[in-house]
Amino acid sequence: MNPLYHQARFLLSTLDFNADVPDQGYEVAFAGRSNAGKSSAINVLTRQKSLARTSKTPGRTQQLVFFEFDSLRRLVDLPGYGYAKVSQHTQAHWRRALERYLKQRRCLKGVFLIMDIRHPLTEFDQRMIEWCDFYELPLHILLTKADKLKYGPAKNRLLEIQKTLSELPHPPSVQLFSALKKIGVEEAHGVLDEWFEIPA
Ligand SMILES: Nc1nc2c(ncn2[C@@H]2O[C@H](COP(=O)(O)OP(=O)(O)OP(=O)(O)O)[C@@H](O)[C@H]2O)c(=O)[nH]1
Ligand SMILES: [Mg+2]
Repeated sequence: MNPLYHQARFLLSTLDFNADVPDQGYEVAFAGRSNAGKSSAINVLTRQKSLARTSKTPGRTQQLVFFEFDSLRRLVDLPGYGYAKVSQHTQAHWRRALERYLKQRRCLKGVFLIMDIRHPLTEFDQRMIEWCDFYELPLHILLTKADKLKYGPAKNRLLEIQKTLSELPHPPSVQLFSALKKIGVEEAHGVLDEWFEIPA
């Protein structure tokens, strides 16, 4: 792991996608359904136990939370979509704001989509995948909570999903991940190294 990842620190959290974070340098966004494990993945990838707040209760992250590695490189923990207790109206507002962010943010180098391996490709996930595909925004999928399945079934699930996605014009990359068992951490760092243009 490049030591840069461990240097991550909280920058700011905001409800406004047009935040006061200049659109410069390199940004990678973590998206996914509420409770999928986005914040946990961020903590493991930065090797910091409680950088991003995690919770057993869905809907923990309700703002865009920016973390920075250095003055040029940032991660953004996006609010989980599909959180039932948030009104339809608010959800629709978030969806539009999210799309605006994804479309306009020039420093955005790619999206990590976090999907619970037991509940992949929800309607929201599919929308995000199609969206990134359409705008040719690099997408990397973490099938997280892989520890919940035995290795064989997890691998089969990975292959199935890869096959489904291979029909897209720009198929995203997909991998197994577990924040609990630290599965797939190196592979995920490989993608981040590339997107952040971190010298080997
Ligand atoms: N077994 C297992 N549990 C996990 C893993 N990753 C996250 N969890 C658990 O899943 C729950 C949700 O994790 P979070 O990281 O808070 O999920 P989130 O996607 O950030 O959720 P929101 O902020 O609500 O959108 C917590 O109870 C975590 O401990 C994993 O790899 N394996
Ligand atoms: Mg969260």
